[in-house]
Amino acid sequence: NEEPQGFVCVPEIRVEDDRTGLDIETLKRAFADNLFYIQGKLGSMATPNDYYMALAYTVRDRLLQRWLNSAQTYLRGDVKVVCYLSAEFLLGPHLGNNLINLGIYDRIEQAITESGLDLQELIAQEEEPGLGNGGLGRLAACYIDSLASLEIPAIGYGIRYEFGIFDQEIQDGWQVEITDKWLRYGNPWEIARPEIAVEVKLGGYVDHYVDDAGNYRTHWIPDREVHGVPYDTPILGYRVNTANTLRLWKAEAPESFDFQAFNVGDYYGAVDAKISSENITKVLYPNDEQVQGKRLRLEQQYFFVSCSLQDMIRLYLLENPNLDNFHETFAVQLNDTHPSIGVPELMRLLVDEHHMAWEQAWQITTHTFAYTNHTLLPEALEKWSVQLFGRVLPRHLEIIYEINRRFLDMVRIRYPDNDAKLASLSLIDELGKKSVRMAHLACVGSYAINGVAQLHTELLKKDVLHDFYALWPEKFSNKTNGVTPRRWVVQNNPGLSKLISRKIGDRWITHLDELRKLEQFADDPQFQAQWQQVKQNCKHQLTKQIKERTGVVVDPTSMFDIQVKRIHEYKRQHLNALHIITLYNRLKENPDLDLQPRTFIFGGKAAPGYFMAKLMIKLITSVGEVVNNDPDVRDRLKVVFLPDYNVTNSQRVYPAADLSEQISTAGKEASGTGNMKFSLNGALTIGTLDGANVEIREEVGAENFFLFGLTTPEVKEQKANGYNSWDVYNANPGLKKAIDMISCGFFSHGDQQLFKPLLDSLLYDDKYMLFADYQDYIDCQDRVGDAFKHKDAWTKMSILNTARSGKFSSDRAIREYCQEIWQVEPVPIELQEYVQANA
Ligand code: Z2T
Repeated sequence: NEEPQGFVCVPEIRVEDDRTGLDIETLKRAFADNLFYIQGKLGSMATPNDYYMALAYTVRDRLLQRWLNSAQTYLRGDVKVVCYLSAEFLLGPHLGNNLINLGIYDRIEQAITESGLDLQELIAQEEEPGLGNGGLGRLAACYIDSLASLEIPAIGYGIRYEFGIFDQEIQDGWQVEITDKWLRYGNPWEIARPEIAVEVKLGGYVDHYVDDAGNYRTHWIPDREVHGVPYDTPILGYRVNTANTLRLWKAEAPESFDFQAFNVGDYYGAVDAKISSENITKVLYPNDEQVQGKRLRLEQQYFFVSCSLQDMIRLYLLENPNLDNFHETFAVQLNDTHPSIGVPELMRLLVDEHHMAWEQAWQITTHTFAYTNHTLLPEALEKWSVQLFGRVLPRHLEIIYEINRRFLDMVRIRYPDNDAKLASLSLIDELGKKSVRMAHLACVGSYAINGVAQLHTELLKKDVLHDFYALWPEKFSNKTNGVTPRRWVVQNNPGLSKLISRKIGDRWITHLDELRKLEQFADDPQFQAQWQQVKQNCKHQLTKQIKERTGVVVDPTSMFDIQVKRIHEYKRQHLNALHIITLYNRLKENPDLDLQPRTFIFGGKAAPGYFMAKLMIKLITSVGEVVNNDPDVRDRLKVVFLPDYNVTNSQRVYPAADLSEQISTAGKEASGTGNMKFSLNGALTIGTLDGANVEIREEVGAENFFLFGLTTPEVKEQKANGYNSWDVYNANPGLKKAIDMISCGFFSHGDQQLFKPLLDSLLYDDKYMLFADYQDYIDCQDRVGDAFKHKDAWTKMSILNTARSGKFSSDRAIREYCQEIWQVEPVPIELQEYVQANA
């Protein structure tokens, strides 16, 4: 019953009906119909969530024709498909985005209003799928949006975590984690496809034998098997008929296992095994850029990668007699090393299961995968102890050893008698606890390797992956990150979008370079006034939200100085806090000082096990408590920590920013993408020469960017010359005062122990050079404060930031991947006329 039967009565829709029709009356009827027949509610009983669900199904119905036509078209033999493998997809809510991409936002708004409801309120009901930690997961979400918008055949493959990134509450100034029950009320955007579930093996041992025909064969006898069930979500492009698939895998216990145990009477044991299998996709690991080396995490990675590769092979064999040209149909992108187990897994599938010769399988594998690196932080580079690895994936360990043997044979020819080279390139780290280096595996198994900003790629070539660069320079390239203008401008900042489109038309939404046409209006007083008005409205809206969510009253005419991102020492939120304390001290010394009023807004989650990051949150909230309540400050400074920063809560943030804080230690932030969202929304950046800041400054012009801090080589040099933060502290009275206040308990009700770990790390190590950059940061902030007083000059800079940020569209990034890595072309999707978008 699992085979498609070719049932003749497929709904070939020939007339506009309640599931496709787009006129207002049809939409209203469809909405009411879904409320009654899907939610099972009358209007008098319905909750806001019921209304949201009814609307979501109404919209989903209107996607299905595009979705199925896209899927069908990609099955054709001559289409090359991008498979984006990522352990994280930080999608954010679907409804608003789908309305915009379908081009039916306005008429749905009218239909909902005429039904006596408020569209904004219904949109706000959606629980966002927070299936990612931060930049890496959000990048994957922007990229699948751009792939669809550019009509590129693509499948996103990942994990359907039952619990995504935790919800954050702030209690007594500390972060508290709450589990994210995003599936609680059901998910109208996904369709389960149990009929194409796959089997994944784990653990056990490997048998080697010679078969009857004399071939060496391998038999993996696992001690556990898990079912992978795909859940598909349509990803619609902007005003095109392409709707790609995001296929997320859920782990389930295979029924056979239950029955086995049940038959011998061990009912509880059977249920236990079921629970343990289903654990695999239970929860997202909440660590960004810090690996934990946990067995369950390795199982998650292997599980989704094996499911995905088996799925590709299944699709391929529907159209092809064998796997010889697999790499000509699929380009598989590894989003960091999390899916790099795909390299030995594809080898295993080809060699062990499809009986292909090793050499041919290796050819196919190394023409299939490409690898994106997202970090230079050593603690974020994945390594698995050989012991653990062998227990979970015994066959893959053998395959990795064989890949390594052949690889090192090649290295020996290139570098004769050079044991140091062998040791540094080997897939196995033999120093300390023997472990598998996943970045090395990804490099050896891929035909392309890229970094995510120019500086980052240069540092990869020079440091982290230097030996691989020397071996294969042609594999390396840069692909500077980008963000989707549909969500980050059109959806989140409708006021700005309308103003821009009135001036230059709306082609910028898909060709973001056209924002350059705004340059000519940068000095136009009337346009400046409109620009200021839009910004002011956005600041009003954020002010309202801050009041609702934190109780803090802020002044919407003050400068909104914003730092939102994961909390991490290298991102230096505590440097920002030191600036606040410095301004506070100036006001205390001179209460009548003419100081530019500022609202400091922070948002971001700390990894639950990262004590120092949690203490940074406590520091920010503690400083806020003092500053916000000191009458001498006279409301000229306000500090806000917005709890639970996520895609939904970020919506009001970027449009309202005057100043974007991008203050990581040079050489530590691979790219950053928040920096791009801010600049696109007309905020100015105060930033170091790190990650994509370098390119943002290049694009918008040095005169429209507030630069401070050591450069990457200067950081290195200072460290080599025995940088000592204690000396800086003693030599800088402003810094010393700020640190001493924290240390003597000024912000902690006299508690001198509370922030000691944070201060000790700064005074005795200062790994991220906070003190080295302190004075330059303060001086630069003073220039920012002065500049903000000149409204027209500031507005001009703001306009130029937007006008010159077109490069940072994810469409540009995806075009580069398509042309330079994947070798794929757009494939437009045909659709009957009456189901086309009426833009
Ligand atoms: C992450 O968000 C990033 C890198 C990681 O390295 C892990 C996570 Cl969860 C393993 C970020 C980078 O920090 C950021 O600079 C970059 O813009 C983003 O990935 C997307 O490339």
